[in-house]
Amino acid sequence: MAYDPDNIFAKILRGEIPCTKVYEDEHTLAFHDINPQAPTHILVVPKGPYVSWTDFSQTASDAEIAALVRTVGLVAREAGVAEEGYRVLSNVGVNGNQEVPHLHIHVFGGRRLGRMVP
Ligand code: IU
Repeated sequence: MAYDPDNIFAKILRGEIPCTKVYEDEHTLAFHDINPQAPTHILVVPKGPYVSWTDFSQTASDAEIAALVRTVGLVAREAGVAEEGYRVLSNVGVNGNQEVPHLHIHVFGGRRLGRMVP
Protein backbone atom coordinates (compact mmCIF):
# COMPACT_ATOMS: atom_id res chain seq x y z
CA MET A 1 0.00 0.00 0.00
CA ALA A 2 1.34 3.45 -0.89
CA TYR A 3 1.94 5.77 2.04
CA ASP A 4 -0.73 8.48 2.47
CA PRO A 5 1.04 11.61 3.78
CA ASP A 6 -2.31 12.96 5.03
CA ASN A 7 -3.02 10.12 7.46
CA ILE A 8 -3.66 11.25 11.02
CA PHE A 9 -0.33 10.09 12.44
CA ALA A 10 1.55 11.89 9.66
CA LYS A 11 -0.30 15.05 10.72
CA ILE A 12 0.61 14.43 14.36
CA LEU A 13 4.25 13.90 13.37
CA ARG A 14 4.22 17.20 11.45
CA GLY A 15 2.68 18.95 14.47
CA GLU A 16 -0.50 19.81 12.56
CA ILE A 17 -2.62 17.90 15.09
CA PRO A 18 -1.76 17.81 18.81
CA CYS A 19 -1.00 14.65 20.77
CA THR A 20 -0.15 13.85 24.37
CA LYS A 21 3.50 13.08 23.90
CA VAL A 22 5.19 10.47 26.06
CA TYR A 23 8.59 10.30 24.37
CA GLU A 24 10.32 11.48 21.22
CA ASP A 25 13.70 10.90 19.65
CA GLU A 26 15.22 11.24 16.19
CA HIS A 27 13.36 8.24 14.78
CA THR A 28 10.28 7.66 16.94
CA LEU A 29 7.35 9.35 18.65
CA ALA A 30 5.23 7.87 21.46
CA PHE A 31 1.91 9.35 22.59
CA HIS A 32 -1.23 8.39 24.47
CA ASP A 33 -3.96 6.78 22.41
CA ILE A 34 -6.95 9.11 22.09
CA ASN A 35 -9.35 6.26 22.91
CA PRO A 36 -7.51 4.20 25.53
CA GLN A 37 -8.46 0.55 25.90
CA ALA A 38 -6.48 0.10 29.14
CA PRO A 39 -5.18 2.40 31.91
CA THR A 40 -1.95 2.59 29.92
CA HIS A 41 -2.44 2.73 26.16
CA ILE A 42 0.46 4.29 24.32
CA LEU A 43 1.15 4.32 20.60
CA VAL A 44 4.73 4.13 19.35
CA VAL A 45 5.33 5.22 15.76
CA PRO A 46 8.39 5.51 13.55
CA LYS A 47 8.80 9.00 12.11
CA GLY A 48 9.39 7.71 8.60
CA PRO A 49 6.62 7.09 6.04
CA TYR A 50 5.92 3.42 6.73
CA VAL A 51 2.53 1.71 6.54
CA SER A 52 3.42 -1.77 7.73
CA TRP A 53 6.12 -4.07 8.99
CA THR A 54 6.54 -5.21 5.41
CA ASP A 55 7.79 -1.88 4.07
CA PHE A 56 9.44 -0.91 7.38
CA SER A 57 11.53 -4.08 7.47
CA GLN A 58 12.52 -3.65 3.82
CA THR A 59 13.34 0.05 3.70
CA ALA A 60 13.99 1.43 7.19
CA SER A 61 17.56 1.85 8.39
CA ASP A 62 18.98 -0.30 11.16
CA ALA A 63 18.94 2.81 13.37
CA GLU A 64 15.20 3.34 12.77
CA ILE A 65 14.42 -0.30 13.48
CA ALA A 66 16.51 -0.31 16.65
CA ALA A 67 14.96 2.96 17.84
CA LEU A 68 11.42 1.62 17.48
CA VAL A 69 12.19 -1.41 19.62
CA ARG A 70 14.04 0.67 22.21
CA THR A 71 11.18 3.15 22.45
CA VAL A 72 8.68 0.40 23.18
CA GLY A 73 10.77 -0.80 26.11
CA LEU A 74 11.42 2.73 27.30
CA VAL A 75 7.76 3.81 27.35
CA ALA A 76 6.77 0.62 29.17
CA ARG A 77 9.31 1.46 31.87
CA GLU A 78 8.34 5.14 31.97
CA ALA A 79 4.62 4.31 32.17
CA GLY A 80 5.32 2.07 35.15
CA VAL A 81 3.95 -1.10 33.61
CA ALA A 82 7.20 -2.99 33.07
CA GLU A 83 7.10 -4.75 36.43
CA GLU A 84 3.52 -6.04 36.31
CA GLY A 85 3.48 -6.72 32.61
CA TYR A 86 1.98 -5.29 29.47
CA ARG A 87 1.02 -6.15 25.91
CA VAL A 88 2.58 -5.01 22.63
CA LEU A 89 0.36 -5.23 19.56
CA SER A 90 0.45 -4.00 15.98
CA ASN A 91 -2.42 -4.24 13.51
CA VAL A 92 -1.54 -4.47 9.82
CA GLY A 93 -3.77 -4.12 6.79
CA VAL A 94 -7.36 -5.15 6.21
CA ASN A 95 -7.18 -8.52 7.94
CA GLY A 96 -5.30 -6.97 10.85
CA ASN A 97 -7.96 -4.24 11.23
CA GLN A 98 -5.41 -1.45 10.86
CA GLU A 99 -7.30 1.85 11.04
CA VAL A 100 -4.47 4.32 10.64
CA PRO A 101 -2.18 3.57 7.67
CA HIS A 102 1.03 4.57 9.44
CA LEU A 103 2.93 1.78 11.20
CA HIS A 104 2.30 1.87 14.94
CA ILE A 105 2.71 -0.30 18.00
CA HIS A 106 0.16 -0.32 20.82
CA VAL A 107 1.48 -0.69 24.37
CA PHE A 108 -1.29 -1.73 26.77
CA GLY A 109 -0.97 -2.11 30.52
CA GLY A 110 -2.18 -1.10 33.94
CA ARG A 111 -4.71 -3.89 34.34
CA ARG A 112 -4.96 -7.62 33.85
CA LEU A 113 -5.49 -7.90 30.10
CA GLY A 114 -7.76 -10.48 28.57
CA ARG A 115 -6.40 -13.55 26.92
CA MET A 116 -5.21 -12.79 23.39
CA VAL A 117 -7.36 -14.35 20.71
CA PRO A 118 -6.94 -13.80 16.95
P1 IU B 1 -5.23 0.61 14.68
O1 IU B 1 -4.20 -0.39 15.13
O2 IU B 1 -4.86 1.27 13.37
O3 IU B 1 -6.61 0.04 14.69
O4 IU B 1 -5.20 1.71 15.81
C1 IU B 1 -5.38 3.07 15.61
C2 IU B 1 -5.37 3.70 16.95
O5 IU B 1 -5.18 5.08 16.79
C3 IU B 1 -6.68 3.51 17.72
O6 IU B 1 -6.41 2.88 18.97
C4 IU B 1 -7.19 4.92 17.91
O7 IU B 1 -7.83 5.15 19.14
C5 IU B 1 -5.91 5.73 17.78
N1 IU B 1 -6.08 7.12 17.35
C6 IU B 1 -5.48 8.14 18.08
O8 IU B 1 -4.81 7.92 19.06
N2 IU B 1 -5.65 9.43 17.64
C7 IU B 1 -6.40 9.73 16.55
O9 IU B 1 -6.53 10.91 16.21
C8 IU B 1 -6.98 8.63 15.83
C9 IU B 1 -6.82 7.36 16.24
I1 IU B 1 -8.19 9.00 14.15
